[in-house]
Amino acid sequence: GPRTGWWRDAVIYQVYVRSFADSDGDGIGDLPGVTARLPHVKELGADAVWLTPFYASPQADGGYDVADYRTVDPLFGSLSDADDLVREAHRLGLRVIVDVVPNHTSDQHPWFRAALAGGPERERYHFRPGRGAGGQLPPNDWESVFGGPAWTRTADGDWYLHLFAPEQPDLNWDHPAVHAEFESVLRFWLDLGVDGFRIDVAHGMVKAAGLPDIGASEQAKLIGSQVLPFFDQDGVHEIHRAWRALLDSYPGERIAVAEAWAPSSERLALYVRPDELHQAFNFQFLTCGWDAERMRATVDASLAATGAVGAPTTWVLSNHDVVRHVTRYGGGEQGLRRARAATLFTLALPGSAYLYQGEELGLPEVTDLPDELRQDPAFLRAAGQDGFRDGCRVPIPWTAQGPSFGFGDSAPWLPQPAAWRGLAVASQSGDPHSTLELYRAALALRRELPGLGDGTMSWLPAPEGVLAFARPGFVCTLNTLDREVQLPLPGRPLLTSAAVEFGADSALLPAESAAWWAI
Ligand code: TEU
Repeated sequence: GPRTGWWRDAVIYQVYVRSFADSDGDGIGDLPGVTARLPHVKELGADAVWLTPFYASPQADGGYDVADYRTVDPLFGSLSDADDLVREAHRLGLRVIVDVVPNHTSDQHPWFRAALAGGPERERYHFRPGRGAGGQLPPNDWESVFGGPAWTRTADGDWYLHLFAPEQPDLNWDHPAVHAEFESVLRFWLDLGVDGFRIDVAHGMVKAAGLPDIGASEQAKLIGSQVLPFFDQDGVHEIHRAWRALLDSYPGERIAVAEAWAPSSERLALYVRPDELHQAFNFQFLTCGWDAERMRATVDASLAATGAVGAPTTWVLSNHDVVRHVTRYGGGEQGLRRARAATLFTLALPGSAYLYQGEELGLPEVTDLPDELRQDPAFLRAAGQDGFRDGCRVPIPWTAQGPSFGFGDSAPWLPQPAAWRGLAVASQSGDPHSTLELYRAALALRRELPGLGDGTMSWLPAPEGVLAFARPGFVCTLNTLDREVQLPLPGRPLLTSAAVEFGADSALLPAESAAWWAI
């Protein structure tokens, strides 16, 4: 039934394919590389992998510019490699979620090429005449997420809309051919055996009728406010409902997770109503900082909003678009301390959790990449809103040796810091104090303890700066302060992010640490 789905408390591990494992020595990760490293994900204790786009693409935006939704880019392998990956994952008991990018295609997609040549495919995108004398000005005042106008002029004088890079023209979801094509693409991958989809820019597919100017309101112009005529329009929900019906027509509970940036928890919850998508990323921990009261409010708002529609929430600390959370939390030893604590805290909450490759190693953001190696179109346009995104996409270190710490047999597409030798999977494996072993232990306990996963939680009284909550048979404590705090003993210690001292009836929580207790 709908309340017993595997996805309600799933731990889903995000693989950024380009940076996970390189099987053919070209310095770029690929699907056979992922397949060979699936045992790491299994041993970690995740339930599923989500693979970022590996489809045919000119790679203007790390593959989020798709030229053919039904083929694998030769950079990443072949369709038969995708098939092997899905089979091997299933053999290991892991589910596989793939990305679908329906807001825009690549400018090299056959539709857009035909559109530029003046064909009827033009109607499948948003082409408009310009404003001002000779149509010299863009049709409206919308700005691209990557900076600059959201419009580019073509040789024949018309302009086309792109909310992201000019190489990513936005599709017109008022056109029936667009609906039919994407339903066919979903079926293609479902037939190949995938267990679900991560829907890129799920909140952006439908634009306000007439593509109105944002207007004079400076506040509305801030991309971060998300109160914009091209995001979170009510019309997107009809598409998601149709996709849900399609998913439900397949056996085995195939799921969809929305990448949606909504202006409030309540608006986000609309995406996960019972006849819509299964999950939506809850991005609130990306911005809530390290503050007990804000963290508590974030948890409350997240659980209340999705709970009201019967959906589980999701917990996200990092992904391929944001600064890694070790660095967001201050970097260095302090950042790592907080990151480990935040992980135990979120993994103990009700709902599903998304992990981003490398966070289980405590990898920090790489901030000193040479400009000429950067690939992020936001960097290339020099106008990123939240910083640039190559520093969280540096290839994973697997071993202490080799030209790329085991990522592949040659130099990786982005250089790894020398200190990553000590953060490699092989370096941390078996070290009980390592971040990798903390994640493994946490995920193993999450499976074993009946009180974790989906369900309810309740806050317990705690001193200022400390959060404590109970779940059946279980308590989690988080000390956000930079000094130790003494508490009445919450229970029998199960797992801690930093060594806790405890006696017969009290415990000393170290600075910036979390602990799990059995009661
Ligand atoms: O991201 C959509 C999005 O709006 C966020 O990317 C964010 O605002 C931006 O990354 C900040 O720089 C998705 C993908 O996750 C991202 O990698 C793609 O670049 C984008 O869609 C376009 O497909």
